[in-house]
Amino acid sequence: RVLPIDPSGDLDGPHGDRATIAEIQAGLLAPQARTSPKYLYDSLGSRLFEAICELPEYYPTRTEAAIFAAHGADIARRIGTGSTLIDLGAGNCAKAASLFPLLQPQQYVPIDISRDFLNEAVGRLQQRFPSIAMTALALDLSGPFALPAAVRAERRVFFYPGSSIGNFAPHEAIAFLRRVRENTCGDGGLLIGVDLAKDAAVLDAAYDDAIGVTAAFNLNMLRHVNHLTGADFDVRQWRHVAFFNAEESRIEMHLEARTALTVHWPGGERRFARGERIHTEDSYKYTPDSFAALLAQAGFTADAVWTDDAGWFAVMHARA
Ligand code: AVI
Repeated sequence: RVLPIDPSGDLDGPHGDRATIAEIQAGLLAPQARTSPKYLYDSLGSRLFEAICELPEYYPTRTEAAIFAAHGADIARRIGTGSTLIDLGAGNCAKAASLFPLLQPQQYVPIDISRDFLNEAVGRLQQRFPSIAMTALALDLSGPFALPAAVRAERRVFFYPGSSIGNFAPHEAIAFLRRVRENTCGDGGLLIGVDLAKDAAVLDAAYDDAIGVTAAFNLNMLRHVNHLTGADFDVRQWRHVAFFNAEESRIEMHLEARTALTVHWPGGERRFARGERIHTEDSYKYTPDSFAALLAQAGFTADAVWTDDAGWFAVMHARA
């Protein structure tokens, strides 16, 4: 028998665990269909996100890097050396690694949901910095998390760059930051990157780039969902939509059905009308003051903020 070509590469049913499958199906069946942004990151999704960070339109990565370059010494003075540096959503670990010479952490703990991608990155990094103890953890940070005993309790500094905090709704961000604070053991802190509200045209371009990398990143989520749930999304039937919602101060990403269609999965299906959308991600934009207020609601005290000249991005330090 000649099997049809399946662009997702999955012909043998769901690979996700029960809870994952149930969560995804509930989101797809909601009146306004939605999926968690965590499903943007399978192995290919993580690589596409790396490519996004190189795009001229996607200013956050290079702007944050410029802030670290300009203010690294000041940041290091505030944090001190010999910390336990815990990198939340570490990805390729490049941002933390750029700070190693200044921060000289005693232990580096990169955490990411994308296990294989993380293991490869940490393997390479450990060779470059053999004197720093490294403990990689594959954890889903979207729920409660606890750090294993292998992570030193002293001077835990949580590093959360890239404005990943923006992918939580504000009330979720507060809950997440509270959980982070509970894991600091009293004498630690938080170094966090926060994207700032700005001209809508700049934001729209950053999330809908000219060569379509962000579109591929968004559409790849459907392949990942096919893999996890056994669904039969046809990526070609969907298009990427992203825009700044000024009222909510957030970028919204959606996938829009190009035509009326039905998606099936083992035990269920969902019909989509032409133009109907799946809401795949929000990316909230703050001001330094609004974010300091959010930190305070989580029990942190913001004690330093560094920004670029245009005021597009902020790096903030907060004490637990
Ligand atoms: C990871 N996160 C901070 C990115 C953002 O800007 O919200 C994810 C992203 N989505 C589209 N482009 C980048």
